[in-house]
Amino acid sequence: MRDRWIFKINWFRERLFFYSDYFLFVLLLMFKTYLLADLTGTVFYEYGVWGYIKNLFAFIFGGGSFNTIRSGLLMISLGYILLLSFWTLFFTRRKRIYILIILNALVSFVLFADVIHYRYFDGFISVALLLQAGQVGNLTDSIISLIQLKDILFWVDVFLTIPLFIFIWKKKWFAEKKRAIVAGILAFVIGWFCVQQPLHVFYQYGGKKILEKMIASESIYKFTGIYGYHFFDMKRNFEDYVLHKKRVSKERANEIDEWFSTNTGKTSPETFGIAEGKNLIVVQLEAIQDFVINREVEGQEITPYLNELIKDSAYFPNFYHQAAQGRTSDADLLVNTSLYPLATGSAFIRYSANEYDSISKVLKDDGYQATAHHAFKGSFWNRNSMYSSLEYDQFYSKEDYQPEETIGWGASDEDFFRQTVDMMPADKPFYSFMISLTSHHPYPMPKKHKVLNLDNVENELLENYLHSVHYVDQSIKVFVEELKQKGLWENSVVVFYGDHDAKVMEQGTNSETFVTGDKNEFELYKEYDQVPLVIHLPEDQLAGTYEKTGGQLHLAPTLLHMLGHETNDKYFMGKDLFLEGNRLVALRTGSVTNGKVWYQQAKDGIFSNGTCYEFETGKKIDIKECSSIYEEAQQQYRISDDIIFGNLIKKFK
Ligand code: GP9
Ligand code: MN
Repeated sequence: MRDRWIFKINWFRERLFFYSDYFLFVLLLMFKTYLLADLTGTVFYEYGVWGYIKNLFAFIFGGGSFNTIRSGLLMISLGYILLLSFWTLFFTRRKRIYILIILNALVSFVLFADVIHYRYFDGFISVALLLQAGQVGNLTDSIISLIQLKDILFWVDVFLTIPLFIFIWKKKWFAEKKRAIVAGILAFVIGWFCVQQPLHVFYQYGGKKILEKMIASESIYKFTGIYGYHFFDMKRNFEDYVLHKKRVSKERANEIDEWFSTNTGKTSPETFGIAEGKNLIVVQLEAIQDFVINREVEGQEITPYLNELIKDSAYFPNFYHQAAQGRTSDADLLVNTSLYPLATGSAFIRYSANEYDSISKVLKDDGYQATAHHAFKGSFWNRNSMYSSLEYDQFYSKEDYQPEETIGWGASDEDFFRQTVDMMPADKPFYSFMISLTSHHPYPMPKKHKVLNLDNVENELLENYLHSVHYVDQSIKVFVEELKQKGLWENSVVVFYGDHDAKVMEQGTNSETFVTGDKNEFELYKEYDQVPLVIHLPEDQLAGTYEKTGGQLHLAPTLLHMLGHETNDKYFMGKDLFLEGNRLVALRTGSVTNGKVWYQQAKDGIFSNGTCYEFETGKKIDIKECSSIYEEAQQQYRISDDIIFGNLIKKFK
């Protein structure tokens, strides 16, 4: 009996010793995973180690819910560490130790780099960022200033293992030939389970969409842990840059080049150079749709200020957003580079390392200062990287604003507008691209800003939206007054437009009837994607309402032409809005209009299942009447996609 126990204990002791290096490796990385969370103040940190261990049990035994997905983080991190290292067990012990030492150093380096990057950019390192390392500029000084004493914990063990490395090298008794095949398989199986189980719960709650969009590193990290984030980031980039890498043939590239020279660049003689040398201020308004303009609710105007402003401006009521999954970032791409957004994901995230033509680049060549402004995390939508590709002189983000009031996601629009005016240079022409934030879904507003009486709206989301829009309208008033006070209003072209729909029209509810009234089916479709476009020029030039159709794609050439810049050598797909006639507006959903007919895409995406309307009357007409604009839209998407997938602008130059 006693012998049996001794035998058992010895059996365990031997194994514990035999695998001690592997256990130590796993423990060290788990510790560093926690260290990363601690140093960045991110998700693990909220619960503390014990909280996580408790939650882990709750997760395994109690099943998952959206709120407990995070509890699976410990599990998923352990799982990834096992998957990362199980194969080392297939080697003899000596070799395994060498490999583990190197693996530990590599992972430690990545985690350390993540922490440093997070301190500067509010996000973790991505492959996209490494691809454009050259463009980020020299950050050595800032990197050094970002290192903290605690970071040494990532390295202590790595340094300690160096003597161990040498020690093992010299000791004969370590040269065991034994391999740990069974343990290796076991580590793989456990690792696989620990990763799959939380992922499964994550997918049940819409995780696939979150992964597809990859809006910000943190939004992935929150669910998959740091290793999961790096895995999905690498997978996405591997797919884009290797697996599905689009090789655009020479002939195709020439064909595209040819398309640009025959189709775009034409200037409107009436407006070309009308604002030469003036500043350009473009304000992208979060979720502002056109139906609020000139609209009253219970006798109160929703946007009293904009309603006045449009009388002195060029106002386009038949203007559409063309954003897709990349939402705000898509609108930004459309306006600044005059290319279509991608059908899936966001070009800001997937192709930020590309070369683009843009408003900022053209104006910078002319001696303008170009800056981007958005009082939210600079890493969101990968703006830090994309804006360096667009060569803005500076991107002012969250840290650069000191809001007196925060609403919803961050600084109130009023603070944002005021403080941005203070950032505008007085001595040099400039381009300021600004993105507002307050009116972001689901539009929460503090009581004191709910000034409209909306008793009869009877839809909470819509009520909040209207309060929010009204607040933004009043903030725009403050903004314009500030510009006037600084003498900038008369020296600048100031543009306002909505970035995308507000998602407040719930089909079949009174929110839909509120928006559309007794409008017919066709008008309803239009309303979904209509956003206002207001262009104010010095001395109220060109003031009036322009009923022609247009979309965000057309803004870059329109604005640059006004400032006296030809764009025929640029790869802008849009056309000047002031040229005669309507512009083709292709929504990335597949619907398209030329102002004469409107093709409404069917849910299944099959052309013949869609509906064709006459634009004037809204009457349904034969689908054939829409086939040519449908084809044209498809052709344009293909050109734009080829440009982005193949980084063609770089090749053309
Ligand atoms: C955040 C803001 C919102 O930076 O631009 O983005 P959205 O959710 O509207 O795409
Ligand atoms: Mn938005």
